[in-house]
Amino acid sequence: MSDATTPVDYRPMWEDLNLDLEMHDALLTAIPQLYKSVFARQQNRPEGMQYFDFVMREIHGLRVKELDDFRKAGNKVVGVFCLYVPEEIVRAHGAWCVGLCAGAEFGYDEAERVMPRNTCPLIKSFMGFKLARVCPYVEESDLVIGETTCDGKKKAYELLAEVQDVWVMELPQMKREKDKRFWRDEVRELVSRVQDLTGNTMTVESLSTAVKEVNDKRRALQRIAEARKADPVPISGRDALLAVQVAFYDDVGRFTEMVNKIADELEERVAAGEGVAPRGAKRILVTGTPMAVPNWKVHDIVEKAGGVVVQEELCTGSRYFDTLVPESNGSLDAMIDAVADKYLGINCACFTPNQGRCDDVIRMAKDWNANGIIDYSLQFCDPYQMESTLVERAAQDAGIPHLKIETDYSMEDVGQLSTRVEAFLEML
Ligand code: BJ8
Repeated sequence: MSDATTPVDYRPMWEDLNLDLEMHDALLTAIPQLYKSVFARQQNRPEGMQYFDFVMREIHGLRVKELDDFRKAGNKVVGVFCLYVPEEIVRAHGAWCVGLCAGAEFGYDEAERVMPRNTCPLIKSFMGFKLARVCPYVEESDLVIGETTCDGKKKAYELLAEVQDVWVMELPQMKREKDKRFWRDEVRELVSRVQDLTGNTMTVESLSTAVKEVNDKRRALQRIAEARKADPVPISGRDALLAVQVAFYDDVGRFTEMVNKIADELEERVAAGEGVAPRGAKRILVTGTPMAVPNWKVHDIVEKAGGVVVQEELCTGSRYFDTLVPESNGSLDAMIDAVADKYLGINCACFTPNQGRCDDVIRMAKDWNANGIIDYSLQFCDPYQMESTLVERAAQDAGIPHLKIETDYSMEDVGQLSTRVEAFLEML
C-alpha cells in the first residue's frame, strides 16, 4: 500500500479515462460527506477499519491507478454486476475482476433518456454512471460481463452494449439437473470468452490458485460474520457491510490480509466481552436487494436508532461469502464444474422457486440471534418485492418480527423510514 498521506494528482488519469471531470468532482465531494456522516462518529470502532477509511478516501484514486497500471502492462480488467459471474475464472486467465454496481443517484437524467423512469435504482445508477462518464471502474473495464437475471438488467445490457464491450451469460431461472448442465456449459463459454480477451489459457494450476485466493477472501469475511454472533457485537453493521462492498473491487490479496487483521481484532474483542453497542441492543438481520457503495441508508438508520445489524442476507453480505469452491485438484473439467455448481447455489430472487433464500434468512436470524428481520427492496425490483411476501410468511412461521422497507437511493424518505424503524425496534 502506498503512503496514504502523500497527495497524488489523479486528474490526468481521470482525463485520460474521458470522465466528465465536473460531474465527477461533484460525486467525489458527495461520497466523503456521506461517508463521514455514516461512519465517523461510531463509538469504539475497530482500529482495523482505518484501512477502509483509506480505501474510501482513495475510491477513485489508488485502486483505479492500480487497474490503470495493470492494463498498461498488457493485462485485462473485467467488470461485473452480479454475484453469478465467477471471479475465479477471470483471475485464472490472469485478468482482474471489479464489481461495478452503483449505489448512488448520479447520471439519472442520462439514464432516463434510454430507460423508463420507473427502473430499479441500481440499474439506473449503473447506466447513469456510464452515460454520464463518472465511473472510472467501468472505463477501466476491457469487458463487462452481464447475466440474464432480472428483466431490467438483461435489457439494460443491450443498451450498455451500445457504448461498452459486453458479454452476457445466460443464467437459468430454475435449479433442476438440466439447468445445472446448462449453466456448466455457460461457464465453459465464459472460459472461451475470457481466453479470447486475455490471450491466456487457463490451467489446473492457475484455476487452483484463483480458487484458493478467492476462497481466502471469502473465509476472511466469514470470520467477521462469525464474530458478529457475539453480544455485545464487536463491529457495527455499517462497517461489516462496507467490508463486503469493498471486497468487490479491492486487490484480493491486500483485502484478505486487512480483513483477517480486523477479524483478529474482533475475536479479541469477543473474548474480552467488548462491543460497539451495549449488550442487549436489538439485533437485526437485513435481507433483500444488494447495497452497493455508497448505499448505507438502512444500516445507518437502524444503528442511529439504537439497534445493531448483525448479519446481511444480501449479495453484499452472506450470499457473497458463505459458500466456497472446493479446493480439490481434479481435472480442469471437474474444477470448472465445481466452480459452476458453487455459483448456481446462490439464492437470488430471480430463481423460481427460491425456497433456499427463505430457509437461509430464518436459519441466519436464529444463528445470529436476531430480534427482528428487515426485508429491504429497492423500488421497482419485482423479484425481491414479490418474494418479500414469502420471506414475511417464513418469518411469521418462525415467530420472528419482520419489517418491510421499500426505498431508493434518495435521502428524502430517511425521516419517515427512521420513524418506522424506531417503532419496530421498540416493539421487539
Ligand atoms: S445475484 S440480487 S447481484 S441479480 S435490485 S437489478 S434484481 S430489479 S441486483 Fe442482483 Fe445478481 Fe441477484 Fe444478487 Fe434487478 Fe432487483 Fe434491480 Fe437487482
